[in-house]
Amino acid sequence: MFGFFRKLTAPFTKMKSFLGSKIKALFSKGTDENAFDELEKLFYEADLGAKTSAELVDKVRNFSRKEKDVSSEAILAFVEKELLSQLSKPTTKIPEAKPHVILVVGVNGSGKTTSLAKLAAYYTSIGKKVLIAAGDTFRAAAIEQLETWAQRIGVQLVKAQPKSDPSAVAFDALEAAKSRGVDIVLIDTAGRLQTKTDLMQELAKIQRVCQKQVPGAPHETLLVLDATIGQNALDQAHTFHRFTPITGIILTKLDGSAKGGIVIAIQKELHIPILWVGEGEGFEDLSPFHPEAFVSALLGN
Ligand SMILES: Nc1nc2c(ncn2[C@@H]2O[C@H](COP(=O)(O)OP(=O)(O)OP(=O)(O)O)[C@@H](O)[C@H]2O)c(=O)[nH]1
Ligand SMILES: [Mg+2]
Repeated sequence: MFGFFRKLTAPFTKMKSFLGSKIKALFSKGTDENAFDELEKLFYEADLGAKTSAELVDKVRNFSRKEKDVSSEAILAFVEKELLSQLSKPTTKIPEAKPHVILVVGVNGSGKTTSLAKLAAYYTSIGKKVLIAAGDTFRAAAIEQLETWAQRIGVQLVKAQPKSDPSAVAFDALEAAKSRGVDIVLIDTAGRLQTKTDLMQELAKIQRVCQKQVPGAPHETLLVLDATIGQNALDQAHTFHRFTPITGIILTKLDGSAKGGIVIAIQKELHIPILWVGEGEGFEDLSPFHPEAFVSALLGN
């Protein structure tokens, strides 16, 4: 598990963004209106979203007008400060409730099961007794995938027959957790489109069953969002939050073609904290969200 601790202190090492050098190049020959148009395009292309991009450009314009002959370095420093001011530092506390129940939700293929396995590895590495629940009963392969992870990480698994009621799996998992003195329960769920109302209601039912078994559970409902889908992630977060109040976000695939700016848009528009980021397929590829490291990576420093 050594690799895991290394990653915990060095997130965003795989993000490939060159926003900073592009901004510097843009303003190296002065600050005419063209440059500001281009800047808005750069922000937009980095996935900051239309609204945030426009607001940020206004701020940069005002800043550059206050001073004569503002340098491109000064503009970049200003952008960095502004981006940071949009992000709050998450508090990933060590859970107090026992069992502490975490429900993992999201659309198909966003990285739920992988992220759940990463969290199971993390909590195991800090000495917690972890149990995972195969709440994705939709496909037999999903249960097998979780079984493989459970064996690799060395955690307990509660599962049921394919096609059985996911709420029943959650019920059994919490029952087992209570009797076995488990610290952390992680519940996997099937991927679902946020537009499918019946499937969204199924999530609400799982939440209710958890609550009945363990008062206050699920203590966390984490929405897994694929960073490579850009602004679509915002729509998903809005709808999931309406059906099953989301307490935090896991943003995955920041090692791929994701541009990263979606992080800013999510925090600014949804006020749901981004708690964890996934940067790869291995169980050590998870880091707590760290605003300074993120902005630095986004600017390509
Ligand atoms: N590069 C990269 N790939 C990831 C990351 N997280 C997950 N994946 C990959 O994305 C694919 C889908 O991951 P899963 O964890 O199975 O996603 P899921 O949301 O559980 O999918 P369903 O259960 O089918 O809805 C797998 O190939 C994972 O290895 C990540 O942070 N980076
Ligand atoms: Mg899955």
